[in-house]
Amino acid sequence: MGSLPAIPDSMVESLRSSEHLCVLTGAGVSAESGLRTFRDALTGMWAKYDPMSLATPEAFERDPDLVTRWYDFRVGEGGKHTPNPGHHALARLEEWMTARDRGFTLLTQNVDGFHQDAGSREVVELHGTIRTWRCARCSTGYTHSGRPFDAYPPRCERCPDGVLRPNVVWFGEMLPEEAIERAHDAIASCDVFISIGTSGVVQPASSFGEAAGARGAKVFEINLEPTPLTARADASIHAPSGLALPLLVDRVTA
Ligand code: BJW
Ligand code: ZN
Repeated sequence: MGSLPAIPDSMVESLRSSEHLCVLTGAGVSAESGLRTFRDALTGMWAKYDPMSLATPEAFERDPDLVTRWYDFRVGEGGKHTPNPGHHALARLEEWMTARDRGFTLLTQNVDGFHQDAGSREVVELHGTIRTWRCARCSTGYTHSGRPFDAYPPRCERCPDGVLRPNVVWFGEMLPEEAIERAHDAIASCDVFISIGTSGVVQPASSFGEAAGARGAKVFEINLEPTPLTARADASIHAPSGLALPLLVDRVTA
């Protein structure tokens, strides 16, 4: 039996008195749901590929068959798994904050939609979603059915040469303008910022914690391991978020 992670009192107190909380999540939050994080090695038929090299416009241009198969596989994986207690605890925390007329913004780098499935409402999808796709040529939008495509790469119904791509943000692409604006607003107005389950190496999200701290917010972190934010954080919990978040939220809302 593993022991339960210690929840720092300073974190509980800061959350209890926060007027606007900003949470940033990454792939680690969905790890306990059974979804691989971005920097985990892939397994099975994907073992020979590096996710970092698949998540680029260049990879899609070069090999749309491979890249769309990978995203289609991930839509399928998402359908086989469900949100974990960490996702549910964040939804509970949002409910508690909003019932008290306090601000709450959840910025996620995840594209799996699990926060919304768990009941979170104010979710900003910084890197988009794999649940909707668009034609790379004419931009017609499609909702993924959840079942594998009939052929790869999937084709647009409107234009003969159009190939569909997921509505995600790849390296070298700009984040959606609305998402960036909402993130900047939340960072400017939050008094507490928590980074959860992200390696903190992908811009611009990797600079949010530092920016919030520079404006006077308390900065906390939950991650299995130390990250570049750890030294800057007021306190960190190094434990699985699916274990730590329910404990934290129980104490805050008690
Ligand atoms: C647990 C846990 C548990 C595990 N509990 N914790 C040079 C050339 C071109 C671009 C750049 C460049 N230098 C910098 C850039 C900018 C670039 C960038 O930052 N690159 C760095 C890699 C250097 N950024 C961009 O291009 C962004 N756009 C941009 O900046 O536009 C302006 C611009 C354009 C061009 C040039 C310069 C500027 C866009 C970034 C888009 C990222 N997209 C992806 C793919 C999305 C679709 C998909 O999912 O496939 O987003 S990449 C990938 O990384 C994905 C993730 O959202 C993102 C972050 O990963 P995350 O979530 O942190 O996951 P991991 O796996 O890294 O970490 C998991 C963590 O969880 C670990 O710390 C574990 O310890 C922890 N963990 N289990 C708690 N149970
Ligand atoms: Zn089209």
